Amino acid sequence: MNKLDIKLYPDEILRTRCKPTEMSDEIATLIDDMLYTMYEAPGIGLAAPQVGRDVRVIVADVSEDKSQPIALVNPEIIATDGEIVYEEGCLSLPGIYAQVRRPAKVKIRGLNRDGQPVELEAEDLLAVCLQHEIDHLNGVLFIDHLSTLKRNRLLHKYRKEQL
Ligand code: GNR
Ligand code: NI
Repeated sequence: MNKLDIKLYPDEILRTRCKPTEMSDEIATLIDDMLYTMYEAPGIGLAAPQVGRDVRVIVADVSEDKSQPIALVNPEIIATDGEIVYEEGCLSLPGIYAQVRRPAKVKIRGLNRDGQPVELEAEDLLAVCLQHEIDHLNGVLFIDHLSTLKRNRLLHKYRKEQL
């Protein structure tokens, strides 16, 4: 297992639209390294662009005891329902947090680590986390869901703290 470096905002890879990928040994290794990196961070999710790779790969584990790793390749949200407001943070924007409103339930289709097609229904924290990770694959950060005023306030605080 390799611990990968996490890219920080404003690294341009965080604004890149990532490419669909086929499953391969290389992608399986990337998944393993991303899970290890996520647990070490620690975080509840991680997307490939956060470790410098522009491919559509995400991992997550929202369980208490870190026993339920999820990995998805080319994930797509195929249905949503409800609404939830949750305080989000991001390993690529350390130190800033904000309330974000999103659908509370999502149905997601993708490939698992074995390259098999899977469908997954998620709600609450897992739904929030998977949407946050899929946003990363499209170059979208949680601050993009805020008003311009709130986003600018947070970015000002972030720039001050990063120096
Ligand atoms: O570790 C993380 N915690 C978190 C909390 C609320 C909503 C989303 C997240 S994901 C984040 C890790 C991360 O930056 N993933 O991209
Ligand atoms: Ni993030």
